[in-house]
Amino acid sequence: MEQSSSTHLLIIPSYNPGPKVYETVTAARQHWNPVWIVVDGSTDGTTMGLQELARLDSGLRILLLSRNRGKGEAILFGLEQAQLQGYTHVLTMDSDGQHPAGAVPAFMQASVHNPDAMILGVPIFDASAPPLRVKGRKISNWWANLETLGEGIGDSLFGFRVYPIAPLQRLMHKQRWMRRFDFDPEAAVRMSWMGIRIINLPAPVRYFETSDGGVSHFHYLRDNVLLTWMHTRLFFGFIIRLPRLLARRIRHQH
Ligand SMILES: Nc1nc2c(ncn2[C@@H]2O[C@H](COP(=O)(O)OP(=O)(O)OP(=O)(O)O)[C@@H](O)[C@H]2O)c(=O)[nH]1
Ligand SMILES: [Mg+2]
Repeated sequence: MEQSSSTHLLIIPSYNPGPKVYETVTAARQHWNPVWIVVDGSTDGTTMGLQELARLDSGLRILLLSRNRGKGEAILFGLEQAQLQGYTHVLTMDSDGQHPAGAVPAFMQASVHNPDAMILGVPIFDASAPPLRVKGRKISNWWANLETLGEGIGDSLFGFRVYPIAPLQRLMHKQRWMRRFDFDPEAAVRMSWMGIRIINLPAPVRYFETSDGGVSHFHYLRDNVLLTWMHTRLFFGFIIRLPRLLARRIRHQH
């Protein structure tokens, strides 16, 4: 049974996800109301299909960006609209069917009970996960934990999360980063710097074969360069904040 909320919204950024997006959205709607899709300049024909779904479903809304702007920017666009309509928290979920729609209510509940915190999904991989991707994220996680002085980011890259909208929007308006695939790790690190508490919750993740509708827009070289540059600037941000982070750590220990 779907659960409804006037404070907690589910946002799905979507860029050329292929037909898998229809299953994803249908599953999301089975568990939550409302669900918004931000279509980020898709050219794969899914825009019309999604609009058709939304026409028959008042719990589903499609926001359209006419050209591709990147995952982070699509989420920011959704956040701005959400805040205008009085929502306080968003759960972000991928459009490609990899994230578990069944876990949405539990993540939302955790956020309702801890509105000051961000709820970070920690992926549980099965045999379908490519070993290179599983190993690769350990590097990003190692950096993220250094940059936050071990504040407890369970996984830096996983996009299945609940954020309080106001601090995330403020953070994104203050700088021009976090607009593409650097969104998820940089949001976790910078929100932690802002003092947003971290709650980690496990969530199963699936990888689909191309023949089964699996689509990825992660380009190994391009996006690893993007993430390396991101951790470089976060590392310098960490050095500058080190005295403050240490003071906070000592305060918490007493
Ligand atoms: N809005 C927007 N979303 C994007 C863009 N690229 C990817 N996405 C979405 O971001 C989510 C994650 O993208 P993926 O390409 O699956 O990246 P990933 O899940 O980190 O990588 P894999 O582990 O290979 O699947 C999906 O919902 C995509 O539709 C983009 O340029 N704009
Ligand atoms: Mg994916």
